[in-house]
Amino acid sequence: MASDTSATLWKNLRVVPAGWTAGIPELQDMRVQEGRIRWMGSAGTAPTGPAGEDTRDAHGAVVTPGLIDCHTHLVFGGHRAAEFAQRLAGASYEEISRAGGGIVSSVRATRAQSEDELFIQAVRRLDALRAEGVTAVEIKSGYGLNLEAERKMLRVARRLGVARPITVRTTFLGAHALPPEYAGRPDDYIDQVCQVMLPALHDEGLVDAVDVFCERIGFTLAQSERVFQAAVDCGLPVKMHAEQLSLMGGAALAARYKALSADHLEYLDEAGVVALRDAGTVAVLLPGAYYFLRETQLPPVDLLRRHGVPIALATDSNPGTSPNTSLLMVLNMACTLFRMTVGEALDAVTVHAAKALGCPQVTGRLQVGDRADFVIWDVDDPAELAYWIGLPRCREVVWQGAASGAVTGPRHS
Ligand code: DI6
Ligand code: FE
Repeated sequence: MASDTSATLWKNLRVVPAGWTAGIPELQDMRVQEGRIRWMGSAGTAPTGPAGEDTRDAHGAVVTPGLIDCHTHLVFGGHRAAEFAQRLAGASYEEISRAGGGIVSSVRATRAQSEDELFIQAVRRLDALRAEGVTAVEIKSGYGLNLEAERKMLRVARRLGVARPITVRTTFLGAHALPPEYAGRPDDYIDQVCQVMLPALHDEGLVDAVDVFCERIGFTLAQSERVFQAAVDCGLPVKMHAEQLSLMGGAALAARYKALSADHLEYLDEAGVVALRDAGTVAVLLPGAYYFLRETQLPPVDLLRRHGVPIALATDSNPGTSPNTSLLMVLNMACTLFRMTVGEALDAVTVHAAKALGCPQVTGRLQVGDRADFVIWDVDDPAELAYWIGLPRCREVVWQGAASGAVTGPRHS
């Protein structure tokens, strides 16, 4: 969808600012032209606009920046409901993974499907996110684990951003798991990731950032660093799945490489928190995975807060640990499970998520000059966004100034 080139004056919006803590925002008007916010101020005080300007009245609805889901694995084949049942019967995620299930079972399914088949499944998940106000999303590869299949995933991710009014940023996660054909030879696989896959996919314009799963069941610190070095050689920013199941020191490594974000972080210690702060790296917390794995180790929210590390939240939407396409549900989980405040949770899916996304066009704020990505909500109090579970609350989603119309539920292609 092209951005709207005509001007629109949006009237009577209760715009929730970054850093909001409580209360009902004042009524404001906002002029949008060519996809950007040109003017904002108290309701009824806008200077005269260009001839032919459109007017839209939000009648005092709560408005937030478009939500940003800065960590997803939205493209994959099949599902893992059978593994969910195994875990309910007592098997752990790590046991299933070591027995050849887990990520590798999604790799088999993803390799077996065509680009079109993967697209059809992923677009449903993307539409579910959009129906709850998501206007920018990060999508990782990592269920292909060879050049062709990783390329296929990233091409699907790029196609999603063309097919729908949403900003898509792609992340190459070739180092997500060891593919079966490299069993016992992880360093050879990392060679392949660094010397063949990443440079080729980067040349094809398919990669915006590079991620690594640094974990006992993933890759070591030394292997992770080699991937980061290859990313630096391509001029790409990095991020890391760090300290999810154990404390490996990944967050400190990510900080040394000025990572956009370090993600999961349940086992992060204070030294890691300080390293993130000093590097300006965003801590991305993923309560959907915490919940779905019935994890009991809480991420160090209070330490992150005390050291002033920006906290983002994301769905981690994936078939193994977070089959979740509701960012609003993640807000609720962050408040109930992680004891975040509603204000912290809202910043975590807007302004802080924007920083983790690393796309200069996406600020997660609504100020003059920003891109007009915003959501009009059917709520009276911003706190309702984290409070209701399952009630549709999204009245309208605007991306680059253009309304996508009323979004009432997932729409199919
Ligand atoms: N951590 C996760 O939570 C996902 N990937 C990762 O590195 C899980 C991926 C999966 O189980 O399919
Ligand atoms: Fe993940």
